[in-house]
Amino acid sequence: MKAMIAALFLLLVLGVPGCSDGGNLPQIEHLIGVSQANMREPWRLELVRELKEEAAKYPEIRLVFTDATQDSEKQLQDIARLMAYGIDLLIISPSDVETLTPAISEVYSKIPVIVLDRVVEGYDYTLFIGPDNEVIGKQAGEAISNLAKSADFKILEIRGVDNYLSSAARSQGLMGVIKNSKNISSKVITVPNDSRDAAEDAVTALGSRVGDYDLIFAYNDYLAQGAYRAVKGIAKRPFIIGVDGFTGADGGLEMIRKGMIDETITCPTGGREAIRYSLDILNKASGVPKKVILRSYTVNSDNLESYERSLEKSGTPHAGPIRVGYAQAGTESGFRLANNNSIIAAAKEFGIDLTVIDANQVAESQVDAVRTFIDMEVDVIVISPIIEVGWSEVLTRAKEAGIEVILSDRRIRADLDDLYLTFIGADFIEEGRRAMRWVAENVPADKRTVRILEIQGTQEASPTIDRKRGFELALAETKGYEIVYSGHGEYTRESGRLFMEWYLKENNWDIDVIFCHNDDMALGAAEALEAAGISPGIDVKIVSVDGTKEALNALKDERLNCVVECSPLLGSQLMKAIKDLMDGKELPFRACLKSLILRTKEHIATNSSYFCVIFGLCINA
Ligand code: GYE
Repeated sequence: MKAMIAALFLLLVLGVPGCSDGGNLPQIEHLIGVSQANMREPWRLELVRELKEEAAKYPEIRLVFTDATQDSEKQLQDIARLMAYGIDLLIISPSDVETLTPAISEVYSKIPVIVLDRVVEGYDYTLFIGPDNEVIGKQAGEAISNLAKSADFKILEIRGVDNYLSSAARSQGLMGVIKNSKNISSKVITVPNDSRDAAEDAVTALGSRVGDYDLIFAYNDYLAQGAYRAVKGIAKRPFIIGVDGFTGADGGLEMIRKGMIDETITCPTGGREAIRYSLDILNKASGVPKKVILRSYTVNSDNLESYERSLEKSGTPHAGPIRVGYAQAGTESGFRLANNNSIIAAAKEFGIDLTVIDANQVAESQVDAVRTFIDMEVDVIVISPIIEVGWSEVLTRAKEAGIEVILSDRRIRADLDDLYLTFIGADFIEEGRRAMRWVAENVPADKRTVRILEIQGTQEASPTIDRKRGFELALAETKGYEIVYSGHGEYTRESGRLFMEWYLKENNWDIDVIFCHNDDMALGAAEALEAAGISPGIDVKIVSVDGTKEALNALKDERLNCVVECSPLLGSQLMKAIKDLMDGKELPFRACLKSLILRTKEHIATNSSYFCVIFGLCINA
């Protein structure tokens, strides 16, 4: 009976396959289920519109939508029903991450799953696509700081109750920027279910006190519209900033044009990307990332037109060979050798004309390499920045030359975000966090404080900065662990050995754990310990990052105790991104990496690298 109902439902949704005008209905190859948290918020309605608009370009797929009406129990039933229809892939925007994670894991064991908007716990899904809400808050904070010239600048924040996770992240980003500005104060009001009318009522209820506020920051444009309605009669109304920046009559862009709000921070839904990646996944294309997070832009009346033009820019596919210049960091480690080889092999696989200049770990040489590629007028420049600083001048030149820049593996300083198009790399903070979590789980601190020695990588390199940060964040969650000394190597085996020799010479030995930012330094340090009669892995536990073959062998020999994986195999993601870009596709933005803890004996993952693809779309707004 159920199968009959399902079949009837499908006939209603899909139309009778093969029967139509002249029977030329395209054969449906893929049925994609879309489980929506709700269909009432503007952001979700925009997501549905984008999904449908993009899917319409591919007659071989059909979408089936369900609406959980923000009820997680109903969403569980929706998932079960979609599975009963025999969908080939699930796209889900979870209403409640905690409730939905086990069900999503279950589906993921059977078919591919794309999670939208809110990432679930763990990594049991094929691909995550969503905004970076903390960055959205940070951008709002930067816009506010630029405006806050008076000695006593008052902000009114309007938050919806429903999207507490994204609101909390946005608030964190906002506070991260304004918390040290003594002249800025903020009051928060929350309104039920993100409704415009509730926002209007809440601001109206402030009466004349609303005139005390210099700026209203609403956590989405719909709430901003409600605030506008409440203040539009005031002689000098507060400046209004919203979030989402959708097109269309009721969208934030139109509200800016009409002077109803003054700025919006765009928050793309990922609908288009979800359909494109669905096809890649179902067609088993290589280079599909593990996660994709969407970049956001601050739009106001000054850059509204250029932003809208960039949205309309229908990419014209690049004619002729794709010429890429790759400014390689060096050959300092096992990771780097594998990384370089992965990029070169993928360029061949994708038919891309790659020119490599090896900077040999010298930052100035890497900047010179980029200058050379600009003079060569390549189509795309790829850089694995040795360090985060020193890039402003040369990347500005590349931008002026109209050459897209993609960062591979490592980042540059966040304030230069608009000087590159895409960053493909790993979540080094997560790697540092996982290293410390392993220490907390495996090196007990019940009898006395566990003394940790940290051997960092190259100073000012993004993996160094972030791995340290992640390790310390996890350390702060525990008791009884202390980093008693932290110094730098250069990600090379020799620098690890020399550091360890120096430390042994200058200090009494009382270390319980060594945290090395990469395997090569860990293996070098192990050699120095053995030369001093100390058994690495036995007398002192060693945790490192990367997962090179030699490190895995050291795990088996118990000379290392734990390795956090950071796979170097970026090549196919990088070349796919370049191919997509040259095919005129809009590159989605950002994702976070999966890193695995590799241990000897229990499990050495044979090929468990998942990749982090961080895409940034530079709009010349
Ligand atoms: O951990 C190290 C290499 O940038 C993630 O650089 C990479 C790091 C990696 O030298 O081995």
